[in-house]
Amino acid sequence: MTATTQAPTTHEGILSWVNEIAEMTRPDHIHWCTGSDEEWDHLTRSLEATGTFTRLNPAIKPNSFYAASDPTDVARVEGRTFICSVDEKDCGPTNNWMDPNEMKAIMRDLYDGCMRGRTMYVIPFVMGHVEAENPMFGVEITDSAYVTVSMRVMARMGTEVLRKMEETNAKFVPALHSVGMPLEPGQADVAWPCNDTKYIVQFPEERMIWSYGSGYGGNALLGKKCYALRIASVMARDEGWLAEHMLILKLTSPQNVVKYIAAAFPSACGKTNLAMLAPTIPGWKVETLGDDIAWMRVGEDGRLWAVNPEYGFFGVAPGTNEHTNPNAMKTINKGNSVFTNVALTPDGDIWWEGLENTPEHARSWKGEDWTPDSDQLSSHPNSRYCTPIKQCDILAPEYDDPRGVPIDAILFGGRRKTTIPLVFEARDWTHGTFLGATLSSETTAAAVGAVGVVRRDPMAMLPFIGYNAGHYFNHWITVGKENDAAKLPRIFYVNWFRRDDEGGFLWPGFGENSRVLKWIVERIDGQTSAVETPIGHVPAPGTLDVEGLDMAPEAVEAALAVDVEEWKAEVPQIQEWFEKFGDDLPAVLWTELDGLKARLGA
Ligand code: GTP
Ligand code: SPV
Ligand code: MN
Repeated sequence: MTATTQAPTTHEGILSWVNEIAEMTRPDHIHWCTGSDEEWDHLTRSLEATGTFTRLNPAIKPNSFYAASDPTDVARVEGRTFICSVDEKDCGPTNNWMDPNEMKAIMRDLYDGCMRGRTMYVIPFVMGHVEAENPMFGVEITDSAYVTVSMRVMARMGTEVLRKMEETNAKFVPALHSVGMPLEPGQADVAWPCNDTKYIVQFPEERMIWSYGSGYGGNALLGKKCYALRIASVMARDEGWLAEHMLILKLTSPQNVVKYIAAAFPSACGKTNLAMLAPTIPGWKVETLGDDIAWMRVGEDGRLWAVNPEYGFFGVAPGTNEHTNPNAMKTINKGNSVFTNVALTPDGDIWWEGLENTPEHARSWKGEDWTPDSDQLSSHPNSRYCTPIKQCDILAPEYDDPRGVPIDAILFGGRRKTTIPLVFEARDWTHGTFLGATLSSETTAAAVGAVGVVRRDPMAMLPFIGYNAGHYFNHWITVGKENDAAKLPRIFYVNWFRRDDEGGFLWPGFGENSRVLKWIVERIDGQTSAVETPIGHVPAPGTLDVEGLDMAPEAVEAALAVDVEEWKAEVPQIQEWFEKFGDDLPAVLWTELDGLKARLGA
């Protein structure tokens, strides 16, 4: 029998699930997580002992840690991610599918004894507020202390959550994770245990998650993408709400008019940076509510209310600096953070490409000596900081309101060198759904595979829709149909990544994106004008505030241009994309494409 560190719970469902998993995986110990500071100290010290963590210099980054992963375990593994719906049709053409029973048989073999020699951590957590009308509970079982520590940053977890689950005998999403590396008696552990065989599996009908073989964020912190997007998107479909890969920000104008904006950009395409934007235009203020995930419901007032279910930021490190994201820098400099796959400097601090004060020497994420002359990167392009949201100076107070905030505008955006203008507005909700459904972006290092390849990434949710994407588009259309369009958010499309002929970015981005936000809110309030083009409404000449911006008027024009020839080339790609979905694609999206074609003369 395995030993438990403390009396377990009175919640029968949790108890029996934990026992069942312990019997299958056979850990040496079971640790029920409390979420206390003592527990954090104990776990981080044991991670130092196994060589997973290096404690950073407390005078620079208190209570913070450096970790380097196995070089093969650095990003989400989309090819190993499965939606095991009972019926293959419910998984749709964009996800990997396997029969749930077949998958369970394969994974039970892998899980059999997989926690031998290790401690099994039981993490009761809630995505969103514990005081929400329907708190969204989960329990993650993991054999990784790294995952446990990271979950403490990223989700509300521990004893308080467990007590609440007991009081209400709450349902929860069971989320099982193993690094897949049992230890034989006497076998020494490695700094980053993982397995070449990886499975990230969602069982949508059972609302259950099984993950095996990886310690990396989105593969292993199961409250995040697996629950709050893949499983939650299925719940949202069934219950009439939206679970989206979106940041949430609060924008206050110089006249003190407040707007709430949600924005969906694919992984590593600028959500965290926009969420914490430091406006360059005088008098405007941005406060953050979330940088990755938004759960949105239509309220009794007919408006779309959004909450961020997370409790921390799991942000892309490279490129983050005092200029691009001063608010993220302040947040991580307060400490209590974990840095993975960045470089470690001799003074016990971290560094990455794009950060100020380039060190003369550092230990690279691969453990090698690194100098500025090195032909290798010091940090993996998908290296990450994991830091508590409460440390963010510009966190909006509404973050703690379980009701969330009413969204005024939804932005879709991607990383496109050509074609897509800096900003344009959808004609209406259905057209906005069309823009979301056809969103395209160049792939990034956030997922294993080629980088820089243009692909469709609908609503920035391609890797995260837990069901048939055709049905997901229909769900978006339905939300528009069943509600008062005038009260729903207006929909915009942005592209910070358009290039000039020399390959440089046309638009300076980052803090200057406040100029685009300004145009968007003026548009919502009917204070500015747009010109109608075949693709939607772009800013009328002179309406985008470029005062004080060091940019030639022709460059601004180029950033905003709608090139009919480029768009004509886009049409067959959209057509091919839509054909994937057969009858599952809502007919109105074909109508939207026909309208676009007609307007382009294509
Ligand atoms: P995930 O956490 O993977 O979902 O990514 P994210 O969408 O939060 O992306 P993030 O804000 O971390 O940005 C990813 C990369 O894009 C970083 O290297 C940024 O420096 C870069 N980036 C963000 N905003 C801009 C921008 O406005 N212009 C340019 N050129 N680059 C940007
Ligand atoms: C993303 O890839 O969209 C992320 C990082 O936000 S992860 O949590 O690993 O999915
Ligand atoms: Mn993300």
